[in-house]
Amino acid sequence: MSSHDLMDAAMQERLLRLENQVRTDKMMVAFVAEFSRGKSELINAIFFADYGRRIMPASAGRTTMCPTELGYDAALPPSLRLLPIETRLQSQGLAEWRLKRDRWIDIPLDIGDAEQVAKSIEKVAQVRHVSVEEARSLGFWHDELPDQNPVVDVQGRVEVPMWRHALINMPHPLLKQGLVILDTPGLNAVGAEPELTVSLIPQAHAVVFILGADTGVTRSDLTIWREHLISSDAGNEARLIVLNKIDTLWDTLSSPGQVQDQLERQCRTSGAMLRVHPDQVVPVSAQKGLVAKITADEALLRASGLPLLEDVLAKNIMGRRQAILRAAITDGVAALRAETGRVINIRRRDLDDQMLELCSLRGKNASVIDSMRHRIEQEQREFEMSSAKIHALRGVHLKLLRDVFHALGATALKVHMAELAESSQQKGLKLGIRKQYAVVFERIRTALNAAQLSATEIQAMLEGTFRQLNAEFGFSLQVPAVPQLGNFALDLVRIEQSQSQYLSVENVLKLAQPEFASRLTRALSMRLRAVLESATNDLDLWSKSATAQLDAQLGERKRSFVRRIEAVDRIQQAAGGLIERITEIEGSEKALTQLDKRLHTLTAQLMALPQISQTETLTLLQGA
Ligand SMILES: Nc1nc2c(ncn2[C@@H]2O[C@H](COP(=O)(O)OP(=O)(O)O)[C@@H](O)[C@H]2O)c(=O)[nH]1
Ligand SMILES: [Mg+2]
Repeated sequence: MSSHDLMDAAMQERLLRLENQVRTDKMMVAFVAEFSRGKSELINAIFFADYGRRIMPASAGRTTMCPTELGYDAALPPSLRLLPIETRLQSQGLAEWRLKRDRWIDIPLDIGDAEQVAKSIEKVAQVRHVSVEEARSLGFWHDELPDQNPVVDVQGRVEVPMWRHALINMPHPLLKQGLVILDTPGLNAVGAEPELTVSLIPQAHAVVFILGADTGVTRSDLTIWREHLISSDAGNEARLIVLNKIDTLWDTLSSPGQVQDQLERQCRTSGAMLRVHPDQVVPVSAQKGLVAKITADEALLRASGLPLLEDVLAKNIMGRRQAILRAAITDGVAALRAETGRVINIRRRDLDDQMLELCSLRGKNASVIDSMRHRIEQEQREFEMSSAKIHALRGVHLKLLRDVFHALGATALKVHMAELAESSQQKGLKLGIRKQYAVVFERIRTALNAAQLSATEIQAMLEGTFRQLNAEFGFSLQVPAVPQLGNFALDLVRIEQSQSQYLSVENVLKLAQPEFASRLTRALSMRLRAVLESATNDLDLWSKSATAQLDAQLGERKRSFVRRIEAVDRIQQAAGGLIERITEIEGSEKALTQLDKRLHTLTAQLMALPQISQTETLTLLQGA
């Protein structure tokens, strides 16, 4: 497209975004549960059985002390990166720390060496012993919630995690495809990172919630589910309940039929308690699954239920994500084809006009040709004058748009959140804080609505201008459809929902501590910022593609004047010039038809990208 002068700035940006989306789009699956339900063991069984041993530390007691993300970024060597817990004393949220690579401890992983990998990853379980005072400022001690606080030892110290967050970069085939796994410590731990609740888990594309078959649905499982995972919309589809440790029911005194009955009953009651469809409850034994894979014991593997779980993960979760990406590509490429097709048509019409013009000169004398030249020059001057007017109009439209961007920008958000931020920093109970949150959401909703209205007005204005230009110059300008900001409003609803679910009575008590309240507010602000930024990006791209069209057609027209004058010049200078020029135009018409065909072939290829089949995803999952 570039070599045929068909690539404008907006198109280029759209393609870059699409490419970026395909390359970097991540699909996050969060493993959430009370501690010791077997999250880490399940990750071992699904992803790391090839190593022939446990890679994520999984044992009785609290092992995973910090949220751990497993993913792959080809730009970085395999490594474990750890963010020290002391960063909690500063106000930046996790998202900001991610950008500061030098603040993380970097441990290289030798992926060929299972021993080294497992030893390194054990660090996610490291702890420190600190004074109650220090634990309080790190967010692990809340005077208002005495029964949740950690145990104080004889020296008056308490145990806290050494790390705030861990990032594991490993070239596993599924991670290479963009899957990111989030392993979490028990969420109800007093010290749970607000960011986890406000940002990471609600943004996960799927959540695997794990129960123990030995315990059933306990009170604390229910609390976690209610505070973090219930979603009123269709999102519940992306929740998978795993009933783990089914091997604890394999009891030599019961017959296989009895065990099976008991299992089915447990799946049904768990599903009913959490209000999910029984199909979404999958019974497994992570531990036996891991052992079976390592020892290549087919019968045990089948009994562990692991293959079934992997099947559900591949089909429901990875499959859906793929469908979304595919749709994005099809839409983007279809838009590209339509817009480029429009430019090709303009060129074709322009060639037709020139052809008519030249044919009318056949056998005419010099003075007719001369007056044609004058006419073209006159047209050209008029056109130049109008294009100055067009630039002025564009100035108005850009100014309106800048106002919209400002209303959705960082400064405006800060203003919306000012009172909330201020009261977060105060000491003491904040029972009125829910109202303040509600106010913030209401203001942002209003801002988004106003942005939508302004965009619609700008569109109406552009349509008027384009209509006029189309009539005056025979352009074929068409204002692209105004972006619908409704999806962002939906995101807002989701964020508000997860926020208010989280602010159950106990968590509201934690807000008494200014550090905790500030961290929560800051995490919220980062998320809102991201939503508003995406809305701004969409509006920006929309406006760019409208102005790029205008630029393209103005440019084509300018070039066409030059070509027409050149042609007349040549005809005036040489007798054979006319025929030569007509032949040239015929050649250009053919080339244009070729170009159009090629555009169709290439875009068709992009739109019909081969599906990665579910069996293939499954093979990747099973590490074959
Ligand atoms: N019997 C049995 N024990 C399991 C199973 N999965 C995990 N465990 C054990 O449960 C304990 C906690 O597992 P872990 O993965 O660390 O739990 P997490 O805190 O949820 O990550 C460990 O001792 C595991 O070996 C299972 O399927 N069956
Ligand atoms: Mg764990």
